[in-house]
Amino acid sequence: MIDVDLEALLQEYEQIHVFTHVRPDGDAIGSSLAWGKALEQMGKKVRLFCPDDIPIKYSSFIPDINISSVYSPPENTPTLAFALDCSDLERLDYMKEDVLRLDKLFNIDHHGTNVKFGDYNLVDPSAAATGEIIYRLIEDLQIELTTEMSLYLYIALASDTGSFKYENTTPQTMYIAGKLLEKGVSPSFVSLKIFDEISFSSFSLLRDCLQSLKMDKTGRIAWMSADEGMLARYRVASSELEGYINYAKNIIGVEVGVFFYHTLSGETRVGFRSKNVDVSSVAFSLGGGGHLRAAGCSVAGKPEEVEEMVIQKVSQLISG
Ligand SMILES: [Mn+2]
Repeated sequence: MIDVDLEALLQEYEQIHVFTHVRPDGDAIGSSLAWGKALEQMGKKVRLFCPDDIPIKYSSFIPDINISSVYSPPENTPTLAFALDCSDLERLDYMKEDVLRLDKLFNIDHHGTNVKFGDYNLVDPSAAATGEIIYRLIEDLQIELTTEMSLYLYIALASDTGSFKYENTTPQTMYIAGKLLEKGVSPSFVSLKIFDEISFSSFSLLRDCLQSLKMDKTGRIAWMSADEGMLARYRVASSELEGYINYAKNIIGVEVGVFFYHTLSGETRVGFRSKNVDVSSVAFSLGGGGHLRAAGCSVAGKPEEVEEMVIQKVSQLISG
């Protein structure tokens, strides 16, 4: 699974930079924070980076979030880079060039579509979250798992499994979650913060998005959309849209839910969620990636044309 002796590699570097993906989710944030603490325990100088700011939903309750959205390169110090939860380098957006300038890059991820872009790659699609892989590394390296690290990892696991209810939830995931609870993590608190609480402005945005809900004539595809103007109206970040797609997918009889986010730059970010079929194939054919039942891509073009083209591709997938 791993093509290098990690412990020996870590001994070579005093300074480590950990990167995670744009529009960070709970797994990106939680696994980065936990891995950062683990490396610090090993005596490393660690800095954490993400090309976007951490959504308020997470920063409002997670302790000691020291992830920077601005990159400052090291001065003549050999630096090892980790990329966490990124299926490819594009996920690092404008930080991609910075990462490639560092001495070595270690890719840790759980996406089946990972293109193994690192000098070293630890990619395990059987892991429900990157946080699951980080937990195992912490155990293998015999690093002390603190309560704080446990909270970070629990957030990673809960987030990527939709609170342990998606299909990626395995006995291993539950076993690790149990170990994290033993360290004092409160599952109800994490669940309230990640899944239940929502701001009034976000609810207003959801109401408007639901008005856009449409279904194809077979009743097997449902979709919704939002545009950047709507977000500006309610002064909410695009990260607030996370999860809205499930309203489309959850409709009885629907196989695939699609969410379109039309940006002012003319790009449409498309999210796919399915109950059974492999939507990553559609996302991949449009230059994106993801998992079998949760995937995404970015498409340029007129909003209506993009929606029509994408829905047609999903129709072909379902009927094919
Ligand atoms: Mn993940």
